[in-house]
Amino acid sequence: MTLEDYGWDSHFETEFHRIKKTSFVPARVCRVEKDRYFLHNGVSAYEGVLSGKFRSQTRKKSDLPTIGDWVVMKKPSGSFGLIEMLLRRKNALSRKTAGMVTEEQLISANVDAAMIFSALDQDLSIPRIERYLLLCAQCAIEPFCVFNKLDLCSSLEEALTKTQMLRPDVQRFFISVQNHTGISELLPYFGKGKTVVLLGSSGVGKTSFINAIAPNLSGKTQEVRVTDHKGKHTTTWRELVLLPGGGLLVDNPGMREVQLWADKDALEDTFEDILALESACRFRNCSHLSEPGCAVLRAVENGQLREERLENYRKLKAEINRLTVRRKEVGR
Ligand SMILES: Nc1nc2c(ncn2[C@@H]2O[C@H](COP(=O)(O)OP(=O)(O)OP(=O)(O)O)[C@@H](O)[C@H]2O)c(=O)[nH]1
Ligand SMILES: [Mg+2]
Ligand SMILES: [Zn+2]
Repeated sequence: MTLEDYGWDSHFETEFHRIKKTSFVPARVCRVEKDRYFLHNGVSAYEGVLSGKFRSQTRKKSDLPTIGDWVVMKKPSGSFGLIEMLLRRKNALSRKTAGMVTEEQLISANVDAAMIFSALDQDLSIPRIERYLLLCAQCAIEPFCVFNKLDLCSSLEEALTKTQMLRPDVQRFFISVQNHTGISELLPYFGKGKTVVLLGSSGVGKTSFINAIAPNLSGKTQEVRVTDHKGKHTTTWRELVLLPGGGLLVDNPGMREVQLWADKDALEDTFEDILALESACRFRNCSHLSEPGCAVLRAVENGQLREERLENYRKLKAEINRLTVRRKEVGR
């Protein structure tokens, strides 16, 4: 196994060479437990803590290493390492911390693709998926939508109907982990050194999927699951795992709230169709509520745009506007 198996590439090579210290070695963060970092460099596993200098230079939580980060430590003696710095991230997938605090919460760093999991049961929510799409757009990560539990639909047609509200250009896969259908089509996305993050609510089948594609890991993923009050297993922490066939995967605990940490550009990327319509509205800052000459409302009327999508767009736009104001206030 090599650094490349863990996702090392020319970006990190360049960043590492800038440091010009031969006594330093890089490793990737696979798991974080409070202030303990579990690291791997392709050859050995290490446990690291932050050096005093690193800690004193940290201004905000998002400056701390997270899952998927590459850190640099002094050549460790044994399995313990002192983390001296963080290599500049290629990207970071984040959301806003739950609650009232205006703070970025990192989900994973240095990600190549995100698989947004949903279950094809009555809980399926397209607006929630659109939130995840926005988070992906914010850090320019390619999103895939995976609809699991196809076995709960009477036909593929029913599944397609349930998801037709989703923007047509988003790649979608219909699978059943239980029946092992559709899974092989996802495997090509787990290439050597590529990091894929699994997102989605609790109970949609993310961990079951990992256990299906990498049964040898199941002991490991079981270990991180506990039984919740409903007698179900649920993932309680994030971990980056190396798949036996190559590729890296980050399982996530299901998110109850997907609060946005995004800006106007990510919104415009996610709702390109509405943006294109907007340019034809009579008024420049049309709110698409009741203005005359509104091209967006006209599109809803003639069935070109779904009303639910417009509603969600309005809601997310307002949320981003509020976030932008708050971020200016608190300087983040
Ligand atoms: N019917 C059906 N059930 C499934 C399928 N895939 C997973 N399940 C079940 O759904 C439940 C939740 O699956 P998990 O894999 O734990 O879900 P998760 O997304 O990891 O949930 P969290 O860890 O809480 O975020 C389990 O009881 C699984 O057996 C499927 O394809 N069809
Ligand atoms: Mg899980
Ligand atoms: Zn309008």
